[in-house]
Amino acid sequence: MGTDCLFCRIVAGEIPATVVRETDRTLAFRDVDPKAPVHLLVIPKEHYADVATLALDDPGLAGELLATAAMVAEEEGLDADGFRLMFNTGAHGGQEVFHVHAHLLGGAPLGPMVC
Ligand code: D5M
Repeated sequence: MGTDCLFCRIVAGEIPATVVRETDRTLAFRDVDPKAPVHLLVIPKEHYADVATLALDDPGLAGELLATAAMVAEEEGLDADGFRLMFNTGAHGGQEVFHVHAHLLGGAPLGPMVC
């Protein structure tokens, strides 16, 4: 995808991000507009538009993404009290950046999902 994609540019190091974990195929960094005391984004380095495309095209990488999210949740101390892991998908899902990303939210009670 490259230059048109914000998160591809973060992967390429062209845009700064506060990276908390990097693996061969995934990256986790702090959301620039946090909605919870801990708000991280976990992405595959390879460009997939959304979680449905990723899961169908490369389920192994989707699993790696979840594993990175679980490791980061533990490192951030979220595993004891729990956290929310979610993928906004498409226009109706509220997705604004079309490079698949898991939102990892926690650090306080988040309450019920509100739509
Ligand atoms: O969420 C897109 C998320 O991406 C939103 O929570 C803000 C975040 N964002 C946007 N630009 C940046 C940069 N440069 N660094 C970190 N986080 C960023 P969506 O699910 O697509 O609505």
